[in-house]
Amino acid sequence: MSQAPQNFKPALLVVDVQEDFCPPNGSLAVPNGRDIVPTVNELLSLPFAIKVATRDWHPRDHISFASNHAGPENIAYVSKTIIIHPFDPSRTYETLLWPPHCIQDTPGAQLLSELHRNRIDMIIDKGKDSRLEMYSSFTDPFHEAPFTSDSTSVSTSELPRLLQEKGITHVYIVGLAQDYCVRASAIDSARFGYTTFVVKEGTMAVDPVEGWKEAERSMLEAGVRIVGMEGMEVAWLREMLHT
Ligand code: VGL
Ligand code: ZN
Repeated sequence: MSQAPQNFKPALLVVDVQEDFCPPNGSLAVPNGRDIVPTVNELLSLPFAIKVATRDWHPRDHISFASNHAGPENIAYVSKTIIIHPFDPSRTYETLLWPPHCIQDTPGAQLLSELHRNRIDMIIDKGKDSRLEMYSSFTDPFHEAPFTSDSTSVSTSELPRLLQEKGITHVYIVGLAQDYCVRASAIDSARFGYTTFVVKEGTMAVDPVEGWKEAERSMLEAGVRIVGMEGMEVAWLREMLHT
């Protein structure tokens, strides 16, 4: 058994495990999304220094909803829209449109009831600015280096500061969806300087074949490590329970 690294202060990040991302009723259900819950609950039982859950938390007029755009180019999962930086219109990016999902305070935006919520220390809501798409739990895509907890962007969540204040060294990530919010959060976590592990049994993709592969490729390229529940990275936490 390998020992946890010296100076090991791990955080667990549970990304967007919400009704709208899960069968049977979710408006943007990720195939088999609910099946990650046992893994997520097992991780929630381990002694992470902090356990944070995020929620996609959109206003009704959110730019990513296909229904908020004129036809014919407003087809969910197919059409794209251009997002414009609110203070610098020269900066833009293209993003995919979705069915309306995770509207603030609706049943679809709730965390799954079978998640062990009493073990979650903090919930962070993101995607609250109707003008921006924000897949990452850290910051919106307009963010530029340096990646520090107080560098500016249009929309940064409380997460960078929280992890810094707690002295976190390693971030373990699970949740939905592997090819969107998990991927963006993991890449940002690595950019912010954390050793970052995505636990593969704890995530599912919107597109389980090509989307999953491309997300793994881009995360690995960013220095994220893909680990399993039987690997040493999770064993470090199990051992902490017994010492
Ligand atoms: C997500 C699509 C739209 C996610 C959020 O949580 O992965 N995907 N909004
Ligand atoms: Zn969303």
